[in-house]
Amino acid sequence: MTLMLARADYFPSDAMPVAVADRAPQPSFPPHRHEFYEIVIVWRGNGLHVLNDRPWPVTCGDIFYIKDSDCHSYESVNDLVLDNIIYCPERFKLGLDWSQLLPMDDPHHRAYWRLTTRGMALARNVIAQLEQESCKTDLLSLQLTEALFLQLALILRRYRYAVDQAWQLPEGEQLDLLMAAIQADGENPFDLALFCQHNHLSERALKQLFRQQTGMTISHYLRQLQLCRAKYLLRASDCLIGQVAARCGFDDSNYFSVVFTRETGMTPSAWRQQFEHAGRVLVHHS
Ligand code: RM4
Ligand code: NI
Repeated sequence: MTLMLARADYFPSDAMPVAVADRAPQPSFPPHRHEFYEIVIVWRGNGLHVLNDRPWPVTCGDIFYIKDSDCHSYESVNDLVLDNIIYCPERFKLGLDWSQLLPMDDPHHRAYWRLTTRGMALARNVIAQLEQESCKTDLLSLQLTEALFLQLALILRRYRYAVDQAWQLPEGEQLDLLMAAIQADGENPFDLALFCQHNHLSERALKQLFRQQTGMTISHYLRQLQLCRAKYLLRASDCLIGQVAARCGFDDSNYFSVVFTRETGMTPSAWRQQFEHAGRVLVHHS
């Protein structure tokens, strides 16, 4: 049985539609579902977010829209700081078409986005107000909470971008540009020098900025991404180990096995075997 988080434990009253659960830090947290929806905004640090059996390495600027039917957990956290904006759609009173802004019951909604630096600054501001207002229980506070939540949902909608659609990015968002480029093509090794040359950026400054904002080096992050991709393919596909290695950007499958074993403490096939009895989950190639 997966853990189920109850509304009564997280909202101040039965009428309150939104609450802020700040996690500074977010510790490791076992797989769970909720009697509510959740928007996760990552401010700092890094960790592994497993959403419906799919691992995502997370760091600052990542946002996730979690539905009540979703199951997720946090592992290998390292100074991970995030806010959970939790909400119950049936409690909304404004009568808006929220489905333009939030996943609601769309089964194909995209759960993972990134927020630009500007978007993060604006969101931070609204969340601070939301946090105060959503603790109170009088009628005006309920209404103001919903209005602030609407404002937040609009800001996220405007400033979020999908990592595979970098052209959506406003100019000058260097870290965002880098993240998008890194994640756009998981199969080819990422060439930082080339990226910097194309975008007229200083490699040294970018490395420093990345480290400052995420608490890890670019190569550490690249390795994490490769390993997440490998774990996902091992679990969800029937690819041979050599194919998995190639699809994660390793030329040499022996070297892939060495790295995988060093980082996870298990060989790729042992890792795969753990899930053998559970059957394969559905693969969506992305
Ligand atoms: C936990 C964790 C969960 C969230 C609850 C409210 O610490 O962040 O994902 O559902 O808080
Ligand atoms: Ni949760």
